[in-house]
Amino acid sequence: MITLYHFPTSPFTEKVRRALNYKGISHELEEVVRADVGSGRYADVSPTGKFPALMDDGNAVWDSTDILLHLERLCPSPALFPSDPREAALAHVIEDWADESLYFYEMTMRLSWEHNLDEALDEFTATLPGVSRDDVRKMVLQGVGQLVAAQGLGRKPQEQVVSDVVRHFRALDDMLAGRDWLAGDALSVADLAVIGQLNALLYAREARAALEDTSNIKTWMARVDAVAPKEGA
Ligand SMILES: N[C@@H](CCC(=O)N[C@@H](CS)C(=O)NCC(=O)O)C(=O)O
Repeated sequence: MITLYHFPTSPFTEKVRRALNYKGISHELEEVVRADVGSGRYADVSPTGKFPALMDDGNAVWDSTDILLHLERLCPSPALFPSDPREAALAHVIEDWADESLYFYEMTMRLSWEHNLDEALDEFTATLPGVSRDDVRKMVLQGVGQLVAAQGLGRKPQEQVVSDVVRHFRALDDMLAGRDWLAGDALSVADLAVIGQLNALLYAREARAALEDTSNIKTWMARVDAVAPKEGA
């Protein structure tokens, strides 16, 4: 039996859940209690303390990229990796762009800009029972604020961050022109990684406005949703 340990608000959770649903792999979901991570409760599932992590018959796999590779070995069809080596390499690079670059845009804009955080706050408050909405707000602003400041994006003027995102969306839109998927001729890890980060980013009103200036992204999102839904059947 497979159990996915996760934070429901995480874009990496969305990536993995879509992969499980695409492949039709039955699994259980176990929401991680944020307050218990530091106590070592989940150390055997995720030694890094980051989630999602997966337990498959006693074997722990953590990091969404490794989880998707594990699922591919377990259930090769439908494939998550293009068979053509160049397209597989492209899928790898796009996945990493989503996980390591777009992620910090969603963290910055959704969680460290007060006017956007309010829209995401109910979901975060639900994951911290016993903590008031106001305290969650302060914790997220402070914690994520420090993280994105250390990473660098949090120190950029907001207008510059928004123009970065406009550029990223334009690049994504151009990658999708005349094609159904980001790499290869079927859905791949690239599509799953990008849609997870995009949905988190779209909590930010500036990202929603940027999306309106694109031509191909919304139809691609609907295409991904149709074959690899976030929620299980
Ligand atoms: N590279 C990891 C990133 C996972 C990650 O950063 N997860 C966040 C939630 S979105 C987390 O667990 N944060 C808790 C922490 O950093 O302590 C992956 O792809 O799974």
